[in-house]
Amino acid sequence: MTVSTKTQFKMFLFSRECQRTVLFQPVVLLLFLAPLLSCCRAEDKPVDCSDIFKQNPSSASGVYAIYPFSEQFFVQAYCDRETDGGGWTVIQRRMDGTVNFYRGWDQYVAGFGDAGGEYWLGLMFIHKITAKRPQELLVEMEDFEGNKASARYSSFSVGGECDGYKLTVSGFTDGGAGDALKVHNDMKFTTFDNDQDTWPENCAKSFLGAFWYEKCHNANPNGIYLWGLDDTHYSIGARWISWKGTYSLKSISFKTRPVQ
Ligand SMILES: [Ca+2]
Repeated sequence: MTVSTKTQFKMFLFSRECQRTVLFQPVVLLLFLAPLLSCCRAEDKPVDCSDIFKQNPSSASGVYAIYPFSEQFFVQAYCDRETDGGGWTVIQRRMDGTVNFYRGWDQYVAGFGDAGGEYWLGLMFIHKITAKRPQELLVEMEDFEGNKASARYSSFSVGGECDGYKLTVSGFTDGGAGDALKVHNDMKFTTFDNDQDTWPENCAKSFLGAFWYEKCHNANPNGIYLWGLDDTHYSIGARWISWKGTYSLKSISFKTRPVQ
């Protein structure tokens, strides 16, 4: 999605106060009605990466446009065709520290970064993808010594903006990383400028990330990109504590696909 389209999209649809009035603006109504009026084309647009590979089975892994909302708005996502049969939409990826993940609410809602590298897809898109079809979640990670591990969840969804983009995740299967998301289940999303965690202070501010913090975390994948074991400042790294404790990971990615 281009910057201008994103901005326009945010302006019309996503006031974070979930204002009633925004829904009744004529231009917004037209936006919602457009897919119905144009008739019969919505199915042509891929909602997520699983649709990309369904429509074009010979497609390789890479960056594709997906349309979680409607055929009018797309967002670029990295689509994984290889892992366990493929069809995964990558919703979060750290790999080299080139993108700053310490950002505010609006950017976590709309998404940021480069789908070909490090990026966050955007809560509004993640919500739509998980609302359309039951999803599973795969979290893959690697340390700087080349060791890899994963955690898998058979059920994954993210609520809407009025629900604080609450995480619902269950059905853990261990791929060596342990279940660091357990305490984050049922939590709303918190950024440094929107505290929705259950801690008296703001977890995002204290641990320099943004996540479905409780009070505060067993996973901080959007924390500061460090290079391995660096605990100079307490618990601010990109971590998955049930695998590597205080170690800050070389790479971590969250990917989702419809339950098969
Ligand atoms: Ca708090």
